[in-house]
Amino acid sequence: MTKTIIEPFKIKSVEPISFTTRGYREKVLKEAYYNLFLIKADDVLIDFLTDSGTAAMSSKQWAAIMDGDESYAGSRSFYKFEKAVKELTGFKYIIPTHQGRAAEKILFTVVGGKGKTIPNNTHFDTTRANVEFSGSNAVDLPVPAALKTDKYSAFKGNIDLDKLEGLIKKMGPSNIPICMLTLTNNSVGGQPVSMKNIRETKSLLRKYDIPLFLDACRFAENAYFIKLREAGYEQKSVKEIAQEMFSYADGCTMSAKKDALVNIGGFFALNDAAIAEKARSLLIMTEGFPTYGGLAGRDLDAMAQGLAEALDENYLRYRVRSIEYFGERLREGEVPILVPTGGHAVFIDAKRFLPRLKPEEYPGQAIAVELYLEGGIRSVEIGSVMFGERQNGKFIPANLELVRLAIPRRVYTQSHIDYASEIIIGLFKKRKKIPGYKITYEPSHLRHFTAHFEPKR
Ligand code: P70
Repeated sequence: MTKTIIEPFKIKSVEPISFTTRGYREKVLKEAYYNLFLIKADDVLIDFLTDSGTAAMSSKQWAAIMDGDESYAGSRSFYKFEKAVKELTGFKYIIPTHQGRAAEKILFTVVGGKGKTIPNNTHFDTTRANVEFSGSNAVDLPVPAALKTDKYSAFKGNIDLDKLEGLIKKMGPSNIPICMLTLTNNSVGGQPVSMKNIRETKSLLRKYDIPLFLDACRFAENAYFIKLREAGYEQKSVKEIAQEMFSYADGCTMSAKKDALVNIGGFFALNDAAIAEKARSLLIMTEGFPTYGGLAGRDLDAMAQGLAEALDENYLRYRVRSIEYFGERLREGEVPILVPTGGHAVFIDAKRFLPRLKPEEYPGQAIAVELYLEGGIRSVEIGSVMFGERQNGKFIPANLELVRLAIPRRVYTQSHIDYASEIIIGLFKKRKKIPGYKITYEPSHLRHFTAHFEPKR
């Protein structure tokens, strides 16, 4: 195979991006209270805010959209979608939802509630919010390697099995309705979970009769990392690896906006008939009839096609390599990033980038704001803004202070990445001038989406 890995597609349709001046961006930032969620996408040059719902669909997906069946009940698109999800996951009951958090809301409304504890390798933001909103306690159990951003480790996404068993014994198995594994583990850098860890989590949970659910939104990237890094999987197809991953679980929630390569969609899939029955009743109340679940028929068709494309190994090779390439450029400029690079994003380590700022001065937010100011690049803070807390007036920081540059699937080219690298390296050279931030307004849940900030000058 050649050394250069190329995009496994050619481009049929293009969308212009907006060039702005530094002075204009300064004004934009001020008007948005230095919260990048509050700026207009038209004022962004390169958007690395998220890899969620931002993929470029293929010509086959657009063709599937035209072929969608918009019948309210029993739509042909639903059966196509159900078949694709069943074949991949092996689960019995397949319930479409408009996105991942709708599946989470339904799951935790059924299994959550006061006095319960939900363990996870690491809950992502909406999952944690849905667990807590149900009255349950969300506990993150990452392996210690996950917190060492400068040290390479193959499966930093793993759950700590000793801590999991400790937690089960402490809380009592009857208070732990399910355990979750997030594949890949987004909050610690899009890091994969090994097959061994999934298998061992299942055998531990089996002892205590606790079901395992996967948060599967980046299942294909996770499976590809297993193929690259785990002994015994080199010769297996990514599809077989993904099927094995799902075989250890009792169900999953899925945001199809990631690895299913669509702009909207998700599902909840499981084997337990009683939970499925309750979930469908909740679905009808808020999402829609169980054969469309808050989506148009065409969206189900696009998901079925996207699930197949996500498992294409030419695509995954390009996907993982393009993120690794971005990481290599930044490391050449000595920018501290989390290593190894993950499946969907490059994460800047804000603690090492701005060691003079305290977590309560939000170093990740400070870098994200400057990247927009310097180069029109939108990223997102994954640190104490997103996961920090105040308990009895005391500031509790997040484990890691990261700035995530999430790469939309099949959207940007290598020169977009080269441009972003140049801006980030330039900013790193000027890092002494970057101010810290304070929060001037915050809502009660998921504050990062709408909080207001002010620079501390
Ligand atoms: C992201 C988005 C969504 C997500 C996830 C995991 C592991 C569930 C969901 C919810 C959210 C986001 C964050 C910052 C900026 C923009 C968007 N993750 N589980 O980018 O799925 O969005 O479909 O409800 O990562 O990581 P859904």
